[in-house]
Amino acid sequence: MDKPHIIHVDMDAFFAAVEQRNHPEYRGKPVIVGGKPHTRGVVATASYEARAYGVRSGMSLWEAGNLCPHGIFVSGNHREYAMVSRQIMQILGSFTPQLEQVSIDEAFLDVSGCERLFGSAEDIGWAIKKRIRREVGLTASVGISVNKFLAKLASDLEKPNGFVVIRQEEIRGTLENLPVSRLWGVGEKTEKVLTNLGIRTIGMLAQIPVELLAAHLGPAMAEHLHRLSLGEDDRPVAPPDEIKSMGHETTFPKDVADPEVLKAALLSLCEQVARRLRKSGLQGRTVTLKIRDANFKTVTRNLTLSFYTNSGEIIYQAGLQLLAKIPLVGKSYRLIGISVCHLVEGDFYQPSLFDNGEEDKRRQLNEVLDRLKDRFGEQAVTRATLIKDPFQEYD
Ligand code: TTP
Ligand code: MG
Repeated sequence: MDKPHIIHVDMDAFFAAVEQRNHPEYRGKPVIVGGKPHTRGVVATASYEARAYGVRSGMSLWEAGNLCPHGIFVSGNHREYAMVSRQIMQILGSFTPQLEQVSIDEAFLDVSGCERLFGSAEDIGWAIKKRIRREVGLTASVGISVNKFLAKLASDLEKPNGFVVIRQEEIRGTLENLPVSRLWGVGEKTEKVLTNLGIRTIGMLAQIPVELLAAHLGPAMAEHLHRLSLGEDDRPVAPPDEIKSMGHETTFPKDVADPEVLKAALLSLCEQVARRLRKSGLQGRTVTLKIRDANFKTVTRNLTLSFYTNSGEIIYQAGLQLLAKIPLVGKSYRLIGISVCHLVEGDFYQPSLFDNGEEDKRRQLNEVLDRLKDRFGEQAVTRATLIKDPFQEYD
């Protein structure tokens, strides 16, 4: 069973808390950062004392002035907030390099492998809170669980100054009665679609067949929500240099059992990735295939080439090798994706690959194809293998 190893840290009422730290006379009072009341503009954030009056981020200063006329309204000092943010991120980075900052006041840490140095994820979570309190003079909320979605949810459950761990066996119970709006990616529009279907809680959502959701939200969103409703999320904590990857994936409208269809979809994705690499002046070495079967089991396989490439053909050949390791017979798949990482800038010549002039021809062909697509759009030219549209038979 998966042990909680992902930590999400989110500062409480960040800008307002910095103001209260710097101005002791503001402490315990409603502080609203954004500007003077009853002026144009919006509230950046409000102290928890101001939230008691209903003041919220994004609300107009006009409305905030009405709700909380005795509040302390300040315009804020972004350079100061950025400095404090750097100080906090430095503390987090001292526990692990597996640190991904996601906004000015929040970050994920993957602490698997840190046990011998710092103890369990829970020990580390407490240590983080203590150090931020002592060294920065602010409170943070900490959430700990088995993946990013659950860790972020956890950090929000008992704000401010929260500390929540969601263990594997607690996932269902925790999600069951929460509103669907708690799910990452559910905005007002999606929430409305779900409400219209009578789905209000995450527990209810988890009971709905994904095909039914797909009919209303499209296959990719349906799948995303279905997985989240079960507490599943396979996004890795990605420090900045590992974020550098380029990929595409597709969710089929119906599960696909035919390997030829999978291969055709793969080729199309590889061509798209390669074209984006060329457009950005990048080449990559590591190719990752991701495939998800009808039971939502996701497998990723990767392969590192001995050279950098931006060729759809080569990425596709690598993708096929990876696909060959997956048992395709008698199974059906709902999603396939390909990505390339270990990216570098530049367009190196790859003479070692083809020494019979093929590489020159290939390069010229790619240049012509890119020019045509730039002028006439993505659909203008297609390789013969792609003409059999992998999605056609599902229309
Ligand atoms: P949040 O973490 O969303 O909010 P918060 O830290 O103020 O409060 P809490 O986490 O306890 O709920 O955002 C962090 C900072 O980003 C926030 O202090 C101010 C800024 N911000 C804006 O400027 N505009 C916004 O709409 C939001 C949501 C945040
Ligand atoms: Mg915050």
